[in-house]
Amino acid sequence: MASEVPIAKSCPKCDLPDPLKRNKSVDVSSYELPGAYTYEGVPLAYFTKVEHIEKIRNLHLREDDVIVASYPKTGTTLTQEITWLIRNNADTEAASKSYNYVRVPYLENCFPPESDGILLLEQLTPPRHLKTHLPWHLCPQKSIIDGKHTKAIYVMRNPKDALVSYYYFYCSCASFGQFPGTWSDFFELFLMDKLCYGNILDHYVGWWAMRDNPNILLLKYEDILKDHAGQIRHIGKFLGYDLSDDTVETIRNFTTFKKMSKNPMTNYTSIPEDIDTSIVPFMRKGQVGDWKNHFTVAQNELMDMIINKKLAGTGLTFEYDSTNN
Ligand code: PPS
Repeated sequence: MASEVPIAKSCPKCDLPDPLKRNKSVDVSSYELPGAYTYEGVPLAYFTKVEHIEKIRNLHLREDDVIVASYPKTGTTLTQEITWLIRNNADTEAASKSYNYVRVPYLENCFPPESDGILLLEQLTPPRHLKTHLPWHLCPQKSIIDGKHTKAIYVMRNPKDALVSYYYFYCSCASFGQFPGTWSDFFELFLMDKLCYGNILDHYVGWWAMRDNPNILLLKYEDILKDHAGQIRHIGKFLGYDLSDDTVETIRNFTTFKKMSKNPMTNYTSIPEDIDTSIVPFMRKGQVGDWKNHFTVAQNELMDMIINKKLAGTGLTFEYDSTNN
């Protein structure tokens, strides 16, 4: 773990080039996301229009629609790809010809207009999938818990690694203003509850409270990395599929970090105007435990206190270390 205020650097174990040699801080107190506003306590950015959120909340989804939900950087893309393949006969050929964000629209995204999540969803033929980073209270709850039974899969990741991943994404993503600061600046934004989609732990707790609903499956990124095939089977079972060993292996093999990071349909190299992967690759490391290369001792102590406080009494725990990387 870093012992002093860190200058963001790449992991010594990792062979990526050092993407960010930063030692200059930004003024975090006056820093705002482009077009930032707060909706029912949740900080959002310009790419989600206020009127869109109300539309989403009241959206009538189909019985056979599947929502992949998450706080950003917790394993969404991986879960999306696994889910789409399960429900499309493990058709890796089709998945190799279509961008993941076209097959699984980003619901609350409104820009550019042709990438409007609701519009893209309407253009899909069933079985339809959609992705959202919205907290539970802003989601189309009625479609999930009332008569229609749309299924939702919510994936979580240990919050320390998720924040580190989010920092690098903030730096590379134009929609997040290509954040110019250091890791410590970003951590300050977290402490000030200024990150887009709000506090990661509040987000988790909101969805965690729904875990006993039969239409909602909660997953952990670390479990997928530990037992990739087992978690594919687990998702399949939740969606009503009894997957053969061959199908599971096809999906596992297609969704490894190695494969997905090289696949232009999943690695987000296709939209450089929004995600500049030359600053930091979207598929950065795909590991458990990179937080140790970023958090200072003091940041880690503070983070542990926040985690303990926010998760007290919920029964929700995370793995912060892995031997499987
Ligand atoms: S987003 O923008 O919120 O949709 O991002 P999300 O997909 O949730 O998270 C990105 C992080 O997930 C890692 N990732 C993977 N890890 C292991 N295996 C596979 N196949 C995989 N695909 C994506 C990705 O590398 C990001 O994590 P970091 O720690 O930054 O590498």
